[in-house]
Amino acid sequence: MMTMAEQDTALTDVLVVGAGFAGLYMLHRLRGLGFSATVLEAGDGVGGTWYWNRYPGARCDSESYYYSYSFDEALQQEWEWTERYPEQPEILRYLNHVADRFGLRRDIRFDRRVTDAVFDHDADTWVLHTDGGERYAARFLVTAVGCLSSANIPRIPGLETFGGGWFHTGRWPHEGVDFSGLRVGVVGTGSTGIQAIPVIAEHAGHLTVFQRTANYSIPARNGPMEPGFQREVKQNYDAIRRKQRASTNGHPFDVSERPALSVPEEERRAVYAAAWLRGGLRFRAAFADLLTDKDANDTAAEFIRNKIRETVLDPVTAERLLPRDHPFATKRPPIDTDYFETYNREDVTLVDVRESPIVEATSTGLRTSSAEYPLDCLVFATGFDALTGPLLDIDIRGAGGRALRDVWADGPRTYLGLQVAGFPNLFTITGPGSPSVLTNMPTAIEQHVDWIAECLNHLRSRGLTRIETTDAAAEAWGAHVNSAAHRTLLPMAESSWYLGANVPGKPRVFMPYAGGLAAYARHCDEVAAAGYVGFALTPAL
Ligand code: N01
Repeated sequence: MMTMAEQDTALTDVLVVGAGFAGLYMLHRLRGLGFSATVLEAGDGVGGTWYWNRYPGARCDSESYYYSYSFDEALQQEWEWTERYPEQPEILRYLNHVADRFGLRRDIRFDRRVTDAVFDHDADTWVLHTDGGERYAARFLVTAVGCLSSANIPRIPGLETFGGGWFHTGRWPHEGVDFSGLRVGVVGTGSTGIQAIPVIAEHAGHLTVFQRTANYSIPARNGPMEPGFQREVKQNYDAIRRKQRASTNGHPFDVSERPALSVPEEERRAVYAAAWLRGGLRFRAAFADLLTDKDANDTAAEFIRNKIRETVLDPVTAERLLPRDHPFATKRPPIDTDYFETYNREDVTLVDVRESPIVEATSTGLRTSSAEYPLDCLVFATGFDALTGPLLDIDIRGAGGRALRDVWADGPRTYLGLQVAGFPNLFTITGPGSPSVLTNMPTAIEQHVDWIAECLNHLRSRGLTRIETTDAAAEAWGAHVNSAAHRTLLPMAESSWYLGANVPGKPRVFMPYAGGLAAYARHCDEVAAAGYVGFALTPAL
């Protein structure tokens, strides 16, 4: 007699969790290969990150023409971006368009938050439950839960007594928040805070920014997408996409080959000045060694600090805004529109909570160790329990009932960021140990999805029903991820979420793979070409 799990397996080959960039493309690829697949999505619409992050000023830090799917030529030809950096509603429209264009919705179950996923060893099947009590089962499980989807909300004593409204930027109300005339507090000055602060300041009666770590930020220089540029992009998409895939970080721009200190100081400053004027993440590409040589990095960092000093009129505020505790770009560098300028407004106050930590929330505001700040509304731009958080929010249990939470108690261990030893038939798109968040995400996602799809096809064509990485492969990959990080300056940012440092109690492990997207993709291809080395493949029982 068939078990329940076996019956369900007959219905679905693959369950995918999440309907953002990753889940949508995974579903499309699986269908193309003739697999049956169902996507379970916690929200009531597609979009993932771009569904949840509706805070004021939410915008992408990669340029629109390449922060998009490359898998379908007609799609990239027909879609018209309106701005250099797309705003959240525009990206959400794009993803809704993709869902409609490829008829994806019929296989997506919305309003289903997956609570647990258990591997049934006898049936080679994953069994999932949702918060509504539904049960789903499939041979393979693919998580497409995003890297930055588990909100990090500071545990501030007394927050429950705060009389005003409070919001986390990653769970923004769909109807928006009216800040008119309100005394608003924003906690956090990462990419999100830096985008939201200037926009909130425009509307609030008074804005108080609670900063723990001063951040570097480069002007975005956003503007409308020029029709001529859009035409040119569309004529050259093949080359642009090739360049993205051949790059370190998924962006289609050239990184200078010159070390920063190989050019005279005046010329170096001119290079930075031009990069500052052009704006955007490309600033990092001004010299070859900004992420590998501290002395080189210091030149960029000091250039940016000087820009902050020039921009911010009050010298005490300017001094507080100067990033000094980490090299430039060792945390994901924000890009902004009028961020530092905002501190010149009479109705904006900067509070340094490293100097005077937040002690408690009261019914009327926030109290730090040195003062009380009356507030009507609090915004937490405090980021995410990155990479591992979205996976550990689900109670995932592999072979022998072992919980992923226990297996990762000292930090994540994966093979290629794609699989965890002891968790057969589970694939993690852009998991810890993959280049993911160090790259332009859609490019990284497409590479992962394509690899997983080909892998599943390989298994099916050979009558194999189980794939599982080995401890040895995960161990070796972990060491490689660690050494790749230490060939860069990235681990020097001690407060970085790349290290898990932003979440109290989280193990400090450098999570993303810093060896570059192209090298990573080559490695994944070699693994597949060699018959999936590092994985044990098993035929049907
Ligand atoms: O989160 P963050 P984010 N008390 O973790 C502070 C992507 N993204 O949402 O640095 C006081 O970077 C924290 O301080 P510290 C992008 O990859 C992309 O801004 O930990 N402060 C920090 O200042 C980005 O990197 C886009 O000391 C507290 C801030 O909150 C990633 O998302 C836009 C605190 C959190 O910064 C995350 O960015 C937005 C506490 N208890 C985001 N806890 C684009 O595409 C945390 N902080 C443009």
